[in-house]
Amino acid sequence: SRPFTEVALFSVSSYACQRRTTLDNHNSNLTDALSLLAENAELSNEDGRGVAFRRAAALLKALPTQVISMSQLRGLPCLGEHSLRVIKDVLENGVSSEVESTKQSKRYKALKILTGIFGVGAKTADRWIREGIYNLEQLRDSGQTLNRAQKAGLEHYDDLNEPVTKAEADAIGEIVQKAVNSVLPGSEVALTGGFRRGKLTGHDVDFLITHPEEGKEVGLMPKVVAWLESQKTTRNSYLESKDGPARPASNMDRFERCFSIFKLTKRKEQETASHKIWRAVRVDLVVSPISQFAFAVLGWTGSKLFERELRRWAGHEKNMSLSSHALFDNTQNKYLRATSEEEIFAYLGLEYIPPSERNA
Ligand code: TTP
Ligand code: MN
Ligand code: MN
Ligand code: MN
Repeated sequence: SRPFTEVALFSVSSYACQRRTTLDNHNSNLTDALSLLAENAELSNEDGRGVAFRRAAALLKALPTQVISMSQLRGLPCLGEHSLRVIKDVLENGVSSEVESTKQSKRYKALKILTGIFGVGAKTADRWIREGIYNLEQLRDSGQTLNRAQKAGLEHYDDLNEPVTKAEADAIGEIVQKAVNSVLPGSEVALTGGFRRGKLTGHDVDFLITHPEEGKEVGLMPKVVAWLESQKTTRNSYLESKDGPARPASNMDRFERCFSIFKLTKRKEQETASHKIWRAVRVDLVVSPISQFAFAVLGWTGSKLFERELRRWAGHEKNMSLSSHALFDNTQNKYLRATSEEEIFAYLGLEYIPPSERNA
């Protein structure tokens, strides 16, 4: 048996997709610090550093108790030198000096504000900062040309930076269901993203749409958007989207999609002093053919790190390529069909992890 130690040693798998990560996080003091540094790295186009901090944070989220001493972390995977330095700082001083100075930095503050605008990514924000634009007022005064999405993003800035509640997500779900069923009866709508993982709030609401008959879903997105646009004057409707409906390809997948803004009428008790009776909410709509639906649900449920780790596991450990469309076995040189997430985990040789435990 093991010699007595004051603090229990943890044993944790190295891939986040091998672990069960609930929303119950015993180390938020540490994971908040690492997540902020990850975010700062991502906003600065330092993806490698970003992933390293995300992996370290995810590992700490999976621990069953609070870490109080560095010795508990000995031998654990995913904790690089830099992350360990940050953790040590927080454990010893209550805060990380690097996190504090990042939070105070003019550049980080500006990146947060500017990328908080729908349709503005790290690249655009960086260009504006180099032109001396650090906040919304300076942006408005600068005469920068904004695209339609960015204009809407600026107009609804406060609404879109206010977390979406589960009740609001459910209300949006009803609108989407109605729209989809109006233009193509028999279609199915699935809630994905953070709300499927059991989160109580989110930055948007994510939906995946399909139809049980393969091929029927082709061209569905423009029809759904047209239907929603025709409802513009009603209580709940569609306001604007990024790059229009049916944007073809991104670096992530090739589904028909619409990253949009919805208008959601508030219930009486939610009305505020401003007498605004509705609010803008970010909604992501994606259409998948039924043959790819299981892969699409898995790919759009997240978390982002969980997805990244699944693909890394598939490639490095199984010689397979996983995407939101399919799973390809490079050894057998063939696609592996699946109609459920459980089957995909089984192909990958992983224990099934339900959505509520994918909060890595
Ligand atoms: P998000 O909606 O960005 O994240 P989330 O729902 O986990 O968190 P939040 O509550 O803040 O909204 O993304 C959801 C999933 O969609 C995520 O696992 C990654 C996936 N995704 C793609 O597959 N392709 C894409 O182009 C984008 C933007 C997301
Ligand atoms: Mn617990
Ligand atoms: Mn989401
Ligand atoms: Mn989303």
